[in-house]
Amino acid sequence: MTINQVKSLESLALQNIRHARTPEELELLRVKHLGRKGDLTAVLRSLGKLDPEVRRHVGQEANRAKEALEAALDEALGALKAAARLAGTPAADVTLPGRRLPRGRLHPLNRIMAEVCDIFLHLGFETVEGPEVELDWYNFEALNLPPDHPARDMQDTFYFNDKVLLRTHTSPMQIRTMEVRQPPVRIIAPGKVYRRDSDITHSPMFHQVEGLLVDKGVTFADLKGVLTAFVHQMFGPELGVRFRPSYFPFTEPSAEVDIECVMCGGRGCRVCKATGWLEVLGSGMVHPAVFEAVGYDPETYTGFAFGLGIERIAMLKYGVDDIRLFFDNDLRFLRQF
Ligand code: 2U9
Repeated sequence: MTINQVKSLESLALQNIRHARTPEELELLRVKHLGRKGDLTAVLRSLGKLDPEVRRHVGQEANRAKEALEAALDEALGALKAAARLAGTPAADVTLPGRRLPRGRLHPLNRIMAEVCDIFLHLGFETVEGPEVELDWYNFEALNLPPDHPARDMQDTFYFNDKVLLRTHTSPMQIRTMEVRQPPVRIIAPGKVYRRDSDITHSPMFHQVEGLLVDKGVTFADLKGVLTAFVHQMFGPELGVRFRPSYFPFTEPSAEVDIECVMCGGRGCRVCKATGWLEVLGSGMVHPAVFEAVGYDPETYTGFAFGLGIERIAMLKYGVDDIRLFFDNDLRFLRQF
């Protein structure tokens, strides 16, 4: 056995390996060349019969050839397996148009909420937020609603116990803010509120934005100026606005703000109940008793407050006649906004 014979045996085996088309063929070749009765194995076994000097060279060569064949067999097997995997995968059609990603949008109530807050932020108010589970003190007592006031009725308010309830308005946040700050105060309080009420215009959970401005020398004219600016930005600059006397326990005097009916332009229709006007805001000068409750001196400071219901504004603006549509989450409804 010579080095050249080992080399030609190796190159023949490598050629066979390259031509193999299946893992089974490769296994047959492994047996043929490297198995117990394989030809290269036979060479390695017969080394003992050689001259020591020759044996060393031929031995080295035969071992190297054995390693080369093992590596070639492993590589060929890996390649055949990878090809089989690829063959099982359909080719990608790169000309297909891409999948359209569904685009989300704001819920109509969140949109109105953002619009309202944005207008007041530009008028110089800052936002305060706080708990929906409240104490009786913040929700009623401090707002000049004494224990026997009808608004506290179990029929209107969700109570947990004597002292703890779901807030019925966001006004507790104005009290909490005044407790820890001195005037000037210019804040809006947006958020969820809860009342035991449910029909086509009332939902047990709804959204409010309330506002409060307190400083020295604040008058009803400031209230009219700020709320008129708001209404004109929200509904249109040409729209008629009127302030109509009203009553709230926490403001005195109080006024409700009406706009010309956006449905009929003030001529009178079903939506404005033939009055030509729509109520959009409640407001008033902060009651001195409220200032007393938070430790502000009512002789030094005056202020105005207002409140609006987001659902009501959204219904008027979009012509929606049933409040429950906002909470059904029916995409056919929501997609229209
Ligand atoms: C403090 C003092 C006064 C907030 C006010 C209204 C009038 C009002 C309603 C509008 C529709 C509630 O969502 S609604 O049902 N709100 O009419 N809210 S004055 O007055 C305050 C608030 C906090 C400390």
